[in-house]
Amino acid sequence: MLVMAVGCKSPEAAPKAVKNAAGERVVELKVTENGFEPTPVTVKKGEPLVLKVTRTTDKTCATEILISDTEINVPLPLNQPVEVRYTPNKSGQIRYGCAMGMMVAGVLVVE
Ligand SMILES: [Cu+2]
Repeated sequence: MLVMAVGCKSPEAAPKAVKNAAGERVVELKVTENGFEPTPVTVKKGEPLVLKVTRTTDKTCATEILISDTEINVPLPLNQPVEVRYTPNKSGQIRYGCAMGMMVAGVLVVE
């Protein structure tokens, strides 16, 4: 008997790189009392990213996200996911974090 697997999209088979309909890699980040989580996150050079950032606490000074070497500076309202679009164009570590010298920070590792 021939069994055909017809476009099975099992949620268990979650790929580690989640892409949206536009082919952008979606990276979900949270700002908690411990800072940005998870960090570090490994991404690919030239891969369009959507950082979906949700601040879940008021006990943080990271009420916005800045990405080093970019103009990106986006407010993070409490409990509201904010999408930040960014395509890393060189490999290495990219820091992002709060407006106060990235005292609260995370890292993207670009391969
Ligand atoms: Cu800060």
